[in-house]
Amino acid sequence: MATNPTVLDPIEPRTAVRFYDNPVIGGFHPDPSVCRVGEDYYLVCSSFEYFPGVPIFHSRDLVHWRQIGNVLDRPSQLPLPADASASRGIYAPTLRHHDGRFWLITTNVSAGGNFLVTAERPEGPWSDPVWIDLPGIDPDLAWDDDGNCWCAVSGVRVARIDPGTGRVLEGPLPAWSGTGLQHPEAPHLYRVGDWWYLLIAEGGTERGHTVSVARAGTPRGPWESAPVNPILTHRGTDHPIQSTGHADLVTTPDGDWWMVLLATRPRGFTPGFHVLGRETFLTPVGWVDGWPRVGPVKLTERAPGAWHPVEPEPSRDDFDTADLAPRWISPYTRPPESWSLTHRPGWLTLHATGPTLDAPGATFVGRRQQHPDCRATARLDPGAGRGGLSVRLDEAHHYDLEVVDGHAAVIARIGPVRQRVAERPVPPGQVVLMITTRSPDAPGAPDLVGFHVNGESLAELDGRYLSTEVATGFTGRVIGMYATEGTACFDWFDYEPTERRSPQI
Ligand code: 6LW
Repeated sequence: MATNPTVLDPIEPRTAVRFYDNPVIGGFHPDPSVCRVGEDYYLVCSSFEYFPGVPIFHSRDLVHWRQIGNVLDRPSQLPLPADASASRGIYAPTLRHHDGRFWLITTNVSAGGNFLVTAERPEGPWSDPVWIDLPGIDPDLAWDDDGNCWCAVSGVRVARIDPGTGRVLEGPLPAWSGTGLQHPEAPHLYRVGDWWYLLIAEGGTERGHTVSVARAGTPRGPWESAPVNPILTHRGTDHPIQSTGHADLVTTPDGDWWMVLLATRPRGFTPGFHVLGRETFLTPVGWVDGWPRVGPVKLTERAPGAWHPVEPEPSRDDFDTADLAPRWISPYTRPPESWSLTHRPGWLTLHATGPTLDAPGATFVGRRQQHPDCRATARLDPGAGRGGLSVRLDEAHHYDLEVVDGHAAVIARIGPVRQRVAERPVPPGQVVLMITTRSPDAPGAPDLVGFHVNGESLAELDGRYLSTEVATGFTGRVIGMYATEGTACFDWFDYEPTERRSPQI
C-alpha cells in the first residue's frame, strides 16, 4: 500500500528545507576555527604574512558569514622581522569562548612562536600577546571541569598552561600522532560526555589531507584511536573538492554537530591548480557508537535548521569611511605614511614605500579573490606616480595592470621572469582599470586572467602561474591597489563574482 506523501501542515508550516553552497567562506581562508556563544557563531582563519592578521567572522546560521574585524590589528600584536617572507607569519589559530571572554591562540612562526590574545567582544579590542614557551604550531585551548587550561600542539603533544602568564605547568605530554601519516597537526580537544576527543589533521595539507580522531578519559590520555580513521578525506578521489582537512567542530543550539574545515577547488589539466588558496567549508557531523562520522564534503548541502542571511557586503568600496574596511589587507605591514583616506576625501591615497611589487616593502592594499570567476574594477588617478591593480600570490608571482607616464601596461612576474606583456597609451587623468578571471574555453589552465583599461582589453593570461602548485605556499590570490612611485589615488574599488551559484531554496 502506498504511503501518503508528507503534507505540510498549513497552520504550522515546517521550516523549509534549505541548501547552501560550499565553500561558505571562499578564497584564501584556511585553517578555520569556530565557536558558538548562544546563537552567535564566530570563526577565524590563518593570515600568514598579511596585516592586519586573523580575520574574524560572525554568523547566526554557520552558512552566511560576515567579517567583523581582524584579531591582530596592531603592529604590537603582529611583530614580523624585516626578513619575514610569504607564507610565514601567522599560522592556524584556535578561537574559544570561556569564562565570559574570547580566547584566540595561534603561532607567529616568524617571531615569538605561540601566543594567545583575549577580548571581551569578538570585534575587539584584543589584548597584546601572552607568549607561551611551547614549541610546535597549531595550538589549541580547552578547559577541564577543574579549571585547568590545556594546550595541544602539532605532533601531537598536550600541555597544561597558565593562560594568564603563558607558563607551561605540566608537559608537554606526548598524546596521539594519528595513524602514521605525515604532519599530525591541527589538534582540537573537546569534552563530550565522559570522553575527551582529540581531532587532528594528518597527511599534510595537500591532496593527502585527512581528519582523524582519538579519545581518552582525560586530557593526559591514554588516547584510543577511532576504529575507523581517517574519519574524513577526499584523497584519491575525483571529487571537485580536494585536500579536505584541518577541521574544527561546533554544536548548534539544538545540539546538532557541524564541522568547519579547509579544502581546495583545483581546476585545469592534471595535476590541477588551485588559485584561491585553501577555503573554508561546512559539513554535517553525525555520531555513531561514540565516534564522530563525516560524509564526503558536498558542493551543495542541506543547511542547519536556522537560516539567517546577513546583509551581503557591498561590492563597491567608495572610500568615504573613516577607516579601511576589515577585508583590506597588506603584505607584512601597512605603515600610516603609506595610505590615507583623508588626504583626498572620498579617495584612497597610496604613497609608495618601495619601488617594486617584486620585493617586500611596496605599498599594496588588497582583498582576497573569493570566487573562481570574478571582476575587480577601480578608478585610478595616477597623478605623476606609478600605480595600478595587481593580482598576487607573493612577490615572485603576480600580474600587474599599471599606469605611468601616460601608458597602461600589463606586467607578468612569474618566478625569476618578469615580462611586459602589453602596453597602450591612455589619455591624461583618471582611468578605469579592471582585472577579470574566467573559466578557460578549453581544459588546461585553471582560469584566464584578463586586463582592461577604460573598458578595452589589453591582455589575457593563463592563471596557472598564480596558483599554489606553481608559487608554493599556504596563501591564495589577493587582488589589490598599489603605488610603486610617488602617489596614486583610487576613487573606488569594486569586486564582484561573475560565476553562477546554485539556487538556494
Ligand atoms: C597549518 C597546518 C596546516 O599550520 O597548514 O592544513 C599550516 N594545515 O595545520 C598552515 O596553514
